Amino acid sequence: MSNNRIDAVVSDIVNGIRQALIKHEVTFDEYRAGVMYAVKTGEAGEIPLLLDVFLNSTISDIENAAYGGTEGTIEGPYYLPDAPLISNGGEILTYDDDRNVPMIVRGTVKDLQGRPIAGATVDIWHSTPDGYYGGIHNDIPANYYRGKVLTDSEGRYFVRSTVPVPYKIPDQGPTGALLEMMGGHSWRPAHVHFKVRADGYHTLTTQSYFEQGDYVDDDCCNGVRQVQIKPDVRENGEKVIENDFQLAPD
Ligand code: MBD
Ligand code: FE
Repeated sequence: MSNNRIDAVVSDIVNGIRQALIKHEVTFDEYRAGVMYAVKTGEAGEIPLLLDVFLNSTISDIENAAYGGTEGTIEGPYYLPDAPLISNGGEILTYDDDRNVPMIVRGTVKDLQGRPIAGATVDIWHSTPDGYYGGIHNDIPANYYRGKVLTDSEGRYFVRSTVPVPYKIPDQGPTGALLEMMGGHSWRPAHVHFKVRADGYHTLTTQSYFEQGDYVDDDCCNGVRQVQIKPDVRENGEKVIENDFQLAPD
């Protein structure tokens, strides 16, 4: 069965690549090295990472243009759909460490008219204090550093966790190695991921960043959006990330 949309999109992608190969007079050896790079990236399990580094932000921009509401940004490769449900006011599972900076993540979910959405799911995930993700890296359990919280009758949500740090794409892997060969670096600013869902609304995927944080102005994944850079608010030694979301109808 033929599919016109797949044909249209893939034909244009192949044409774009073809133009680049012609422009740079890419040799057969270079082409073969590129093929082997793709094989190695697959073997390392880094296909999602590689594609998200270069292309996810474009898809976010397309979605932002199509829907109103809070500006979305990249999901990245480390979302897991089955994060534990955390009670509103509760804590995301983290490892205890005296060096951890406690973090409150709170805010509201509303519609485009500013009416609260009760029972919306705010799905939150972020790195450990040393830059790894639960269920992905270093045998950290998948229910750590992730959680879903449901908004109350006034659309409010509140959870506690610990402050994440800038994330470095491992340079032993094909993705980080490529970024460094291109003369760039492979760092993302510290960030907290969100996926906000409610029946009848378009799901919002976004991230928050810390004002003045390293790499906020130089994200290797082009994921930073100005409205998501959060001011340095602290309450009793706890860092506060406040995020009031507006969801567009589906
Ligand atoms: C991340 O944590 C991330 O959010 C993205 C977009 C890419 C790599 C690692
Ligand atoms: Fe991330």
